[in-house]
Amino acid sequence: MSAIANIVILTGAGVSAESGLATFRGPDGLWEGHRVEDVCTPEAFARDAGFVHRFYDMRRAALETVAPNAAHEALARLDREWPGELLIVTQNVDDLHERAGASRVLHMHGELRSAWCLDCDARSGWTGPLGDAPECPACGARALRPDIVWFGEIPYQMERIEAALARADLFVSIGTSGAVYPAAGFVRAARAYGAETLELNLEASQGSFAFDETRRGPASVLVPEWVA
Ligand code: BV8
Repeated sequence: MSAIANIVILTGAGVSAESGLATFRGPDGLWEGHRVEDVCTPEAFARDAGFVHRFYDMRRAALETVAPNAAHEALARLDREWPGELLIVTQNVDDLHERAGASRVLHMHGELRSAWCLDCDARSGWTGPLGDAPECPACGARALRPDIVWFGEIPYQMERIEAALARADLFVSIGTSGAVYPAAGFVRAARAYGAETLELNLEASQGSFAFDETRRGPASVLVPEWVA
């Protein structure tokens, strides 16, 4: 990676799969038994907040039982050592990149360990359940929702992501099916800006055709190999 100065890395559920967190569209997929529209939309939340809270409360609780894997550790090492610009844009809402020690992390779809108050708009760190309508730490209202970007909602920090893609010399996608936009379009934006593009994934994704190079295998093997 000698001529590379600036790197953008996109991660998806596949980077956390070997830590024991279910992916969305695999055989053990999170969507199994749940239609996407039944859970990850503002309409679903308006229709049955308790059901949506249970889905996220279960996933937030699961964070207590998992740990970063070798892929998270390798990315954190790269983040610590890389002298140029580097941004890990993650679609994941777990905190495993941070727990591995990465700091240049951007959660474009929000975070399980954050709660958003619909009364005062404050975001607060949160580790417990939200289903029992706890008080907002900032204003006391019982109006907290998961701080998660649902379908139809605008992902976080899109300008910052687009600026990073415009400066990237290398774009690496790890563990994502390329099923969800705008994340699935980042590879084409990076190419248009002249970046090299690399996909590390267990299997072909919906975007594999757009990458200069694709490597197949588990992230815990491919990512340390790539970072080395
Ligand atoms: C928006 C919440 C406007 C968080 C999620 C028609 C065409 C194009 C777009 C649309 C369309 N109709 C609607 C849209 C827009 C829509 C969309 O893309 N729909 C899709 C279904 C077509 N997108 C939106 O609504 C977004 N908002 O567009 O706003 C806008 C945009 C920009 C600027 C202004 C306005 C909002 C999208 C966010 C939705 N929220 N979830 C949560 O609950 O976790 S989506 C959900 O899917 C998760 O966020 C997840 O991160 C995301 C992507 O899934 P993946 O991470 O890729 O996981 P998946 O299971 O699919 O794949 C795992 C991969 O890993 C697999 O390839 C597998 O092979 C691999 N793998 C498995 N194990 C391993 C592995 N790889 C390596 N090692 C392993 N061990």
